[in-house]
Amino acid sequence: MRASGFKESPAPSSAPGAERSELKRQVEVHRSILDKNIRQAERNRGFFRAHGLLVLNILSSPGSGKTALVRETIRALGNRLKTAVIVGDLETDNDARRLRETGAEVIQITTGTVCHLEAEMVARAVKQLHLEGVQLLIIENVGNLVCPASYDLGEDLRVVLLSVTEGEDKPLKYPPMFQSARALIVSKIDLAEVCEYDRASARANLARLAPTASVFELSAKTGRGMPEWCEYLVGEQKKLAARDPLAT
Ligand SMILES: Nc1nc2c(ncn2[C@@H]2O[C@H](COP(=O)(O)OP(=O)(O)OP(=O)(O)O)[C@@H](O)[C@H]2O)c(=O)[nH]1
Ligand SMILES: [Mg+2]
Repeated sequence: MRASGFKESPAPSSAPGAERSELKRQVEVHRSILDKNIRQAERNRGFFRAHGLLVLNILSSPGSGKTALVRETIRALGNRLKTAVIVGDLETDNDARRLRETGAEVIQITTGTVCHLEAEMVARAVKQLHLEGVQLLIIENVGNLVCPASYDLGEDLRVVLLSVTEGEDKPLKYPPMFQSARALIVSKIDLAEVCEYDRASARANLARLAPTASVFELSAKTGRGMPEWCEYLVGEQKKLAARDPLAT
């Protein structure tokens, strides 16, 4: 499915007055898009509750290892949690094809020019899923550390990845994304040594921005840290089931 886009940067103008009014108009348009998104995210949350789904929104910069994590999570969970996936990219269905290898049902959203998923796109995608027996819905967002932070999709848990190849200061440079996380994943931990990953500095930066988030250090490649991450998901699903009898 393809989503419609909108421009976020101000159009160039020669007159300063016209520039200001164009900028004001664009801020108003953006605010109304965000308000509309909040309303749709609430509707999504109601839908997810009614279907007893634990929903994750997985976010990170491009190439941090979201798809690898989702694929290995589905494999490691086995039949403990039946999982479906919605994955967003600007173009291609490469990620959906990789994820379907697990046997899970996967819907690919191609956003075209839009650098994030919106609640409305998720609402349309979820209608295509067969949700009977599904307990976990994983949404892999478009790779981007900026825009997706502003768009609630109706998820239960925001999961933000920082790979050891990116630099320990990324949380300080992109605070909104990391501040909004309920779970933080330090990915590609198998490459820590070769990348001279400074664990103490990364952990301090993550703790500064998201002091209450759960942190997992793992490798989708070697499987290190995957059992702890999967236990966490099973535990979160049980908490949801205790609150909501539909989520069995
Ligand atoms: N060594 C190592 N490589 C990894 C790991 N996880 C992912 N990769 C590699 O990193 C590259 C990017 O991984 P993806 O899973 O496609 O990353 P992504 O975040 O989904 O990328 P986008 O969807 O394009 O934003 C691939 O070459 C993966 O094989 C890991 O744990 N260890
Ligand atoms: Mg991906």
